[in-house]
Amino acid sequence: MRTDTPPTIRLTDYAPPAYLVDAVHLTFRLDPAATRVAARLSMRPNPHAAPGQDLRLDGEKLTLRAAAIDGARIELNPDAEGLTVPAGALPDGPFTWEAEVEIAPKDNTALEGLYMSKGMYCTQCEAEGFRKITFFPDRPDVMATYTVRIEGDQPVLLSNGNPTAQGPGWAEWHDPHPKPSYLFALVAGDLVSHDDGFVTASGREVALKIYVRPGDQHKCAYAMDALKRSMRWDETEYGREYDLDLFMIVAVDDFNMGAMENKGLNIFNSKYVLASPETATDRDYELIEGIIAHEYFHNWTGNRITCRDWFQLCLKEGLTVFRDQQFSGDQRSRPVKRIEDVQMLRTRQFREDAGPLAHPVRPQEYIEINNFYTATVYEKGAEVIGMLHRLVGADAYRRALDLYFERHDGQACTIEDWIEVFEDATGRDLTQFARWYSQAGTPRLGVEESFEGDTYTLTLTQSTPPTPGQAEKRPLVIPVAAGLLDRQGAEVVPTRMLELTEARQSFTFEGLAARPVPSLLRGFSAPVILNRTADDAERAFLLANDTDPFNKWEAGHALTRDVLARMVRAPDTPADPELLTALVAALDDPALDPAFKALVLGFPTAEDVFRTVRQDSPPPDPAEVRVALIRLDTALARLIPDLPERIRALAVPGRYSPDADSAGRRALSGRLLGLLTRLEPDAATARAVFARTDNMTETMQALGLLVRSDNADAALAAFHARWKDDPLVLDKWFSVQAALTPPERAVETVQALTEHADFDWKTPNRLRAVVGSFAMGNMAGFHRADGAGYRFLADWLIKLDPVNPQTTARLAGAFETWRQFDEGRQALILHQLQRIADRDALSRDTTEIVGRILD
Ligand code: 0A1
Ligand code: ZN
Repeated sequence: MRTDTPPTIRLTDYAPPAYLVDAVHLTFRLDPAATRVAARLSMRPNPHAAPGQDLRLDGEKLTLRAAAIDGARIELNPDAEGLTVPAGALPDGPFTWEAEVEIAPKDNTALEGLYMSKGMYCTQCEAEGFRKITFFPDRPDVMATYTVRIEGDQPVLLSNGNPTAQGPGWAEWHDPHPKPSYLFALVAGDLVSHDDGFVTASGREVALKIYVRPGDQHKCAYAMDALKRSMRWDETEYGREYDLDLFMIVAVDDFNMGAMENKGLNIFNSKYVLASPETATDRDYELIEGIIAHEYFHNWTGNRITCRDWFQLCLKEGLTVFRDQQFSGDQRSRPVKRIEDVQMLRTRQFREDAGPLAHPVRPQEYIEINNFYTATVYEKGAEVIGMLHRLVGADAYRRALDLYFERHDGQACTIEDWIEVFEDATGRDLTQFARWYSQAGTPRLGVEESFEGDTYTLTLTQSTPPTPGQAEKRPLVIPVAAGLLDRQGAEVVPTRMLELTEARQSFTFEGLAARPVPSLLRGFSAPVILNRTADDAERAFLLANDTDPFNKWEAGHALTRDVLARMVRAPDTPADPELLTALVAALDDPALDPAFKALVLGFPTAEDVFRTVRQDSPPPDPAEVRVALIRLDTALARLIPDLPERIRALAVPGRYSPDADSAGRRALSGRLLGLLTRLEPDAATARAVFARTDNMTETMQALGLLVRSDNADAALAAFHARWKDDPLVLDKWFSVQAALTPPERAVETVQALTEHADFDWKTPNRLRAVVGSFAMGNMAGFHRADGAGYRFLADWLIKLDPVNPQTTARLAGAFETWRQFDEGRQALILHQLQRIADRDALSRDTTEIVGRILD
């Protein structure tokens, strides 16, 4: 059992840095086992900090070869986390710090700092990876210009900013924009580039380059197109131009996260860059577009204006997610994008907010900052900005952002700075609104109604359940977009923004001829749970009549979820005929587009149904939830006439294109194919689609259905034979089996997959394809009653932790819902969590996550 508890870092302990760095000069002599890094830092005491302090530099896993101050050698003994230069050894004013260190990129399996991926050197410095490259005050409020020289025999040698000189075996770069160390990047390898250009609104020419491994050049066109659209969009919507002569993206196969916004040199998980019709699904294209935009938008919201400290992470992430969501909504169907974003928020963030890992959008404390790149910081952080946008309106929002860029360009800021900008731009007092940043948990919204004379009164209540460390909750400012319909389905009161600020508050609507039907929280105007006990008939009515597309979908979704919950509670309950009729009517509605229909017909996740049942009944067996989903699916399939013809009619003619309309048609035809497969014991149609299609979207739809229905042996073998040399496609082969193999055999299947010759567990994408897809995507398989699924996950977490703590801690989050389950399962999970916690030398990352889950 480990005894040393890692220290807790608190926001209230923030102190400005004792010393600032104005300029950084780095020279890298690359070698897999012994890279030399020489650093020369121009430093000075911080005028805003207490004078005469020791100089503390962060540094981990560095072998110090030599150090000097103002050219004079100094002997220092680093500890495990860095080194201290006593104040007495420093001059009063500015000075130069020099150090030469040695590091071993080939042994860096944690993928933080300088590491190697398939023979190429690359870096990941957010949040605290720079300290694994050289000794440095590795905190975001220390901003400096960087000049970098790289010596190595790789054909391509890259760093941030603009290239200044190069020769055989070396290259020099200079980044004129002061930046925090977490935005530093270096790449060296045998790479080729896909090139293009962009002329900014003010006429500046920017060279664009996407670097990939030889052979992948033909998979860059979509990412490049998305980049150019993002650059233009940021100019037209936010008035933000790019600020260097060159913008580079590099695709790497080994990466802990999605991508990284290093200044001028974004580094991407190759999964979010490379795409061709044969290898990428519609969903992949959509993600590439969104993530390219996200990283590009960070250039202003994150890089030019950065975070003072890591507690302010949502300042850049919440805002940048909000911006990428706006962008994708503009490029595609806005309602469809909104529904997808809310689905994701509910599955990931509501789940987090309801369990032991709940934390505010701006956390107050952490042990390992890498554990706070969460759905709460990102997705709820974006929702908070969406609410601000709704409350102040689009024009005031734009004014506030202009002020933000004008006032804070080049600074490291806080949430207080952000709020103040909105207060100054709009004259509003946002003190209460700011609670969204400090209060964790998902608020519950209650609804009471009355109708007298011609007046309809809506009384809204709000409450937030306690979360770890926060027993008491205070009322928030909640924008509730509401509209009213009459009984014939006509909209009698168009959308109005109700501002709920009290625990209980009434709103009146006058001049109504009859009691209306309310449509509340339109567009999902706030990240809350609406507890409205609507009956099935009202939900079916809103599904048929609501003018707000989000709420139209929401009505159908809630109805389906409630019917499923009833079917789980009482297994003899037949599939509700009213629901089925309403779904078929939506399918036949000529006013709705296929992408939207696919969402209406897409059932809630097993976890969603499980949670609904759990609200007022004992925890169900996940296997029974799955049975109910299959029963409802089958009943719906029986009721839709002509499934094969409908599928045929949705076929998109001509060459594959990832555009939103074509993708929507494929999404709906995939859903209908899923229904049809329920009626075909041998999955004949899915088999035929698999054999005939030339795009990866339909291939994966069909393969998933074959796996789900136990008909996949031949298809899996054919798929493997065709794609075994393409790592991203092979990930899909692993993932579809882990997620969709029926629960009885799922553990055995994932076990076998981890013994497969192609299972390279040190590559996070491959590991996540099996272990992550199983634990997060195969609910009934993972929660098998004998605990074999839990043991499988724990075994992998134990094995991975010494190799890659960050990815281990992330996967451990699969256990965060453990208290929702029956006592037997809780005991089994508890046993596995304790087994992990008891390991010697468990990483700080995993210690923190497992500790909080157990608390
Ligand atoms: N800032 C990146 C995400 C990112 C965060 C942490 C990382 O390593 C710990 C890597 C990437 C983004 O928001 O895209
Ligand atoms: Zn980001």
